[in-house]
Amino acid sequence: MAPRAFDERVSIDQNRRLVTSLPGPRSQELHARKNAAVSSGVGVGLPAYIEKAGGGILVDVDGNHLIDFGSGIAVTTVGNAAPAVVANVQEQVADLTHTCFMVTPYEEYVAVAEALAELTPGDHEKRSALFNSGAEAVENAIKIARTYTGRDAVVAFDHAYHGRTNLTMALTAKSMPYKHGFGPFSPEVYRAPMAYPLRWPTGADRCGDEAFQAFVDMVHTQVGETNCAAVIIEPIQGEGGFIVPPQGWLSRIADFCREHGIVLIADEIQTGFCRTGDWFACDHEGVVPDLITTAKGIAGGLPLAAVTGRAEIMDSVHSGGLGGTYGGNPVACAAALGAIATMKETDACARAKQIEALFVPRLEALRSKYDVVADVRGRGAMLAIELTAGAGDLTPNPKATAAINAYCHSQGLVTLTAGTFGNVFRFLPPLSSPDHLLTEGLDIIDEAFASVLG
Ligand code: PLZ
Repeated sequence: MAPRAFDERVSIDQNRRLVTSLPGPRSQELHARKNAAVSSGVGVGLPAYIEKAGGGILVDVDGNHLIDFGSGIAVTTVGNAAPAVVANVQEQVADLTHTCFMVTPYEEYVAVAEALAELTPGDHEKRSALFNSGAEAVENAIKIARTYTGRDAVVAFDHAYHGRTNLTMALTAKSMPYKHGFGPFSPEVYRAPMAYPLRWPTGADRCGDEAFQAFVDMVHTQVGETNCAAVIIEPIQGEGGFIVPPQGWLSRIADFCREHGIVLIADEIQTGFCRTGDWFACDHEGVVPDLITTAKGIAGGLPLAAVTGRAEIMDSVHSGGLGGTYGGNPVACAAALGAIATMKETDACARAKQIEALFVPRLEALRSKYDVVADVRGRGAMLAIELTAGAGDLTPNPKATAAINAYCHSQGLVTLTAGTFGNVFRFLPPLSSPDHLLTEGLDIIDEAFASVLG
């Protein structure tokens, strides 16, 4: 059967339309209420308050139709309010909202675990446990690795992002805004250099080999291989700036872990579920992690996360050792089954590759035209450009990045930035976005560059 087109059955007009300046008057009213009622610790990128969304469009309370290049940070991969997600959720919520799987179980949780066993890398026997958020999945993956190995230490990488809870803050690299003032952090977390081709001191060509050797030396001298429970890695780093390590680096890390009985955890919370043009970013390199954490795209916008991995590791935990009141909530599981069915029916991986083919020439054209564009990188529908001072000077340029981002927002294009230095402009459109909106968004980015950089 030919893959079904993504945008059928989306009722929202798929055209950008601005009827006010942004944010409009209704959004401004709501934002005043937000400032009076919501902690200022919860920041907002573009204070246009959204009331409905679908395809590639977000509709705000003033009636503006905005183009979505963020998918709520890589969540609405199958589109916002995707028809199969809505149908499954509506049916499920009318039947059963909650029992707590640990008290009296239900089928949807089991069905999601079966789907994860089928879709995640490797054909070994697998088990899953479901949670509410990405950070919670990461915490549990570390708990499981520690129980299985009887070891304490965990190695994470420079530029990593794994969450905002205490253990995951320790794993996350960047201080401001994620960690600043929130310590002390969980112990026995060690950090290795990331294979970051653009910024590797001796150049991109030597990055893979030298970064691997630096990792090996760090584990040997600072941790000790036999003390190391887990290495956790985003196969393409997300919040850290869509950093793509050189081909082969990840599989060498995997081999090292296998040799020393260290659990390799792939954090695919941002890269997973067709975002990069494969079901999981590890697939691209043929790497099979021992454990994989997933969230975001898994459930089309409902909160669900998972740890999936080798049966012997997942089953090493004592009964009752994993859980939580809401983990694997039946409504979130029904949403996941709808999202996964949509990804299969639409051949979402192929769609992500089409988006890459549409974006990359346009981003490369920006690199040719503006010397502040030092890098174009990413895979599938997870793409970014890194902005620097220009003319071979790699000093990060967060100022131009913020100005270009703000210009896009003013024109009704919802874009995101990223990066340890705040100088990465990233693109995560929903795969359901029609091509004409993607092209229009790229046109706005061209205008933004012209306006900010002349
Ligand atoms: N691991 C790789 O990308 C979440 C964070 C946004 P949660 N990334 C978006 C923000 O500023 O809070 C993420 C991720 C990777 C873990 C997480 C954490 O997932 O669902 O946000 O807890």
